[in-house]
Amino acid sequence: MTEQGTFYQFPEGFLWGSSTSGPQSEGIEPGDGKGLNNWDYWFGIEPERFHGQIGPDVTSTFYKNYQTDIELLKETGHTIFRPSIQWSRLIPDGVGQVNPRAVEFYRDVFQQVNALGIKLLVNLYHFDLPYALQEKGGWESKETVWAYEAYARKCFELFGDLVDHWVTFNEPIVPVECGYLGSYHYPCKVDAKAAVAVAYHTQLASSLAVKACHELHPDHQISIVLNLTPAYPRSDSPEDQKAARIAELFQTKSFLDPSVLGAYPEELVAIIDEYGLRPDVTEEELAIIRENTVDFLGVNYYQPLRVQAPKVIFEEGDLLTTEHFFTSYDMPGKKINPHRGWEIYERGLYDIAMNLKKDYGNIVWLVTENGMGVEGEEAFKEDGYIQDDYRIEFIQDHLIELHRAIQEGANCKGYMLWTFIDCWSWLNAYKNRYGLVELDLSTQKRIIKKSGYWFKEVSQANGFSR
Ligand code: BGP
Repeated sequence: MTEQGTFYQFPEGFLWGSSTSGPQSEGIEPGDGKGLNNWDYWFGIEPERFHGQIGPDVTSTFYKNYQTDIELLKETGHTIFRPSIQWSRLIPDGVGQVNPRAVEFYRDVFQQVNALGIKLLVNLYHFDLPYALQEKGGWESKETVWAYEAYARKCFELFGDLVDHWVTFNEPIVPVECGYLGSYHYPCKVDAKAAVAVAYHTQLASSLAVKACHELHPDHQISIVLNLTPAYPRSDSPEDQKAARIAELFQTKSFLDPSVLGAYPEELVAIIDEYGLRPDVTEEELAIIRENTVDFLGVNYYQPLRVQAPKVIFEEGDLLTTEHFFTSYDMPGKKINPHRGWEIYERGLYDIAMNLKKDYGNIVWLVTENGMGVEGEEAFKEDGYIQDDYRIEFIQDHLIELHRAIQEGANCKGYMLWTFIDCWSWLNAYKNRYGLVELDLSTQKRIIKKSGYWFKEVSQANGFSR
């Protein structure tokens, strides 16, 4: 204890930083050679689906302003940074020709980050499929798996001298849920069989990228980033418990088990078979998954998954959805971020850590996203900058749980926020701001928030007092 309370000291070498993604930060510039991706296309045909009818063309102008933005990484205490490469920028048609301007851009970004002594973790896929591949069936087709493998290899060849830590996919379950079981990502289908095929193909692609990375650069480390939300049942009743178990199988273990353990859980496979959802799976592909597990894991954590036994009554012929197996549970009295509508439950991070320790060989992992999206932050502006004490408190509360887990043996090596500069957020456009740095949309000016200065102090002290 100090006069200010407890000092939460993190282990030596613990990394502090943030994540962003190409489609949410780069923007499109005339003549940049970028091809259309699924988001550019969808915004073109249905702009009304996007908050304020604002699409992904401007975002936070990182493509234009990366040189000054990278300086801000240093000023906000980053020792690690996770950007993503946009497949549609590097290979505009998804396969074939490489865009030389993209190579130049990404090489320059990586060189500048390296020059500042900031560790790079580069993600290959953040919900952004080149539209040319989407048109041919997207992830429902195995063609996309082979195209992704070639794209990943190209990235390892082109940038492997500058980057040695990689991510195959960010939150691969999200496009499955939102694009094939719901209507929040293109192609907005409700088709359980397609959803299972998309999930399987994505996993196969990820395992092939792990294989390619290890073949080309045996000394590089590669991971997958998963949103590992624990499923908490509404009650101890066997029905609610079963619902939670199935929710976790679908939403967590569907990628966690094959990526880390090399195999799908038997109960998940049994459910898929029972409902006739098995895609075309070969023994050779299963061997690729078995033999190419990740070196470490990225974990994104925002909110827990609370579930109860299914509440919806289905009629013969109704489409099969997750509602057949579980219903989400709106727990009374929960703490909530009202802007995003997400529950805040810091303890979830501790539970994730203990689960990885117990059931996943205590694999090395990092928190790759955690953060608080807030609307109307200008209201908190005083003396020319945003005084976001609520964000500092949110981060501290999560770090305290993470610290407790590390004390108990969790193998977590870093904490990364979403995100460093306010950026464009899929369907919510600029509604909720997450950054350590404010982005003024009318002038494109960047102003460090109070949390940005605080985060630098935390990084320098490798801990904080509270
Ligand atoms: C994660 C995504 C990020 C980011 C974040 C915040 O799931 O990996 O891309 O967007 O969520 O969510 P949102 O932008 O929807 O508020």
